[in-house]
Amino acid sequence: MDRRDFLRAASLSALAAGLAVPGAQALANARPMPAPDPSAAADATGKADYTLRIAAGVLELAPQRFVSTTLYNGGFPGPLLRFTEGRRTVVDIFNDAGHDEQLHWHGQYLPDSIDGAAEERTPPIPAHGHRREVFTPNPSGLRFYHTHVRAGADLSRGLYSGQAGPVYIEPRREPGAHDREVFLTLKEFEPYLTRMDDDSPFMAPAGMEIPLVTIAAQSDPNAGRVPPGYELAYGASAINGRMLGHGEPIRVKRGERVMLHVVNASATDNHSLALPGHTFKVIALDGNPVPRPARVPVLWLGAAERVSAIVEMDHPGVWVLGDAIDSVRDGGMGIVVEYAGSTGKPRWAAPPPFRWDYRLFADPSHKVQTPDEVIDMLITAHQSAADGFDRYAINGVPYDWKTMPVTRRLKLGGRYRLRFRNASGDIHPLHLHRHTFEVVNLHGHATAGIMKDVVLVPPFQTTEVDFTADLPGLSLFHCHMQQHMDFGFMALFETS
Ligand SMILES: [Cu+2]
Repeated sequence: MDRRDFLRAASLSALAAGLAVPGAQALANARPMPAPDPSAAADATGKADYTLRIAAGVLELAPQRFVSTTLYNGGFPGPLLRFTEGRRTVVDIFNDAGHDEQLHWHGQYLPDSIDGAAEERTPPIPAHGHRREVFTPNPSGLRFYHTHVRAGADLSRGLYSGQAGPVYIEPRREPGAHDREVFLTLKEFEPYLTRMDDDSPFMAPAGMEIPLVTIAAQSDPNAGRVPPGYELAYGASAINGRMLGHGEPIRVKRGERVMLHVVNASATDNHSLALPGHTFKVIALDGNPVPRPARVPVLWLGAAERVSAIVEMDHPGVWVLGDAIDSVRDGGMGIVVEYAGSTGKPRWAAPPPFRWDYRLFADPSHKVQTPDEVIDMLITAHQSAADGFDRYAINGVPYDWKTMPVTRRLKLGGRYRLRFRNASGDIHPLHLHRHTFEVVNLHGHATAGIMKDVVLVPPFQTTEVDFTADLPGLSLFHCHMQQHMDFGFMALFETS
């Protein structure tokens, strides 16, 4: 049974099992107006608020377990950058690597000249060079920064490297009372290629659209005739750059409310997190407060997704906070939580059966605005067609990374609905730059009020998100899995 057969079977059984549908609907968070583009000239001299240095370095994932990769400021993750919403910031970026780099400010509303993507015509941080960026951080909440260069078959480049770090933009009012906060950045190291798919079946599709399966079968002449495309696998997984059991534990006291800010900085993988005996009260998704905070036993994050959740420390002991998938946790994806006064080996227990669903946090009372236009995006895969990697296309067209064309023009202020119809056997974390979108439909179920910049679209499902094109210039849209974006899964919007 190959991956696609497996996923088909999984969707069918999920369909047969039926789906618990929590109340669908919600309230749209009022979106702040984009801040004006500050004059960089005024800040050309003087001291920067932060300095980032891109260079090859060595990371110690565990005792005697070293990896050589490109890092920010010599470590992983890159330094936590704390900004204040609306207060102008100066960041110096030095590039000691031998190639041009792009640093993307994921989840922020910045000019395309700063956002950090070659397709948006952001000037690169030149090899052995320097770039000073002056901008007004927004919106508030958990964001992150990461490299945005194409890797292709070079597994030392792009998100296969260690170039990622958290950003926290202080809001005017902190959502959710808590005693302290802990930032966790999830990432794999030692990437290699395989033709085996290790896509986790954790988030089983909630149903299956038969027309999309038919489209998939008809649109891929290679299906069943050639070996599966290359997939990424990793020698090690880590939280904050340390494999499970080899970093400093999170030390807590009974009764503390700890805000976890989790960033999935994986190049390709979705992850879950569970902490035996505890629940997570989800406060924000992708840094944006959810309309209805809710407690869950497991967090699920697609590549580039973020979750902010409060854990009440009410179950003393020494515990493993780790990926719910045993093989991934055993590969290092976890961190120890240690209560004051508790000793012994860290303990793990499997979480109760649970299905992650964005609608758990939606608002049943919110009315979705009617969009001015619906943009259909049919996603297809062409097995092994790009030098052995699967090639992806949106509406039949793989994005041309050499010429970087604008694929769609948008009207400034227009309200658009993106309708993703995934006729491929993979789950895709889809990301729109420089905007926040509202999730309005998940596999045929209307919903509202969930504001995100990445949405996970399961195989053979349709997902719809709405956004207002309120930033002029170029905005990149792509799958956040590095090998998918590198081999065709991109679109470029131009708003004017
Ligand atoms: Cu993808």
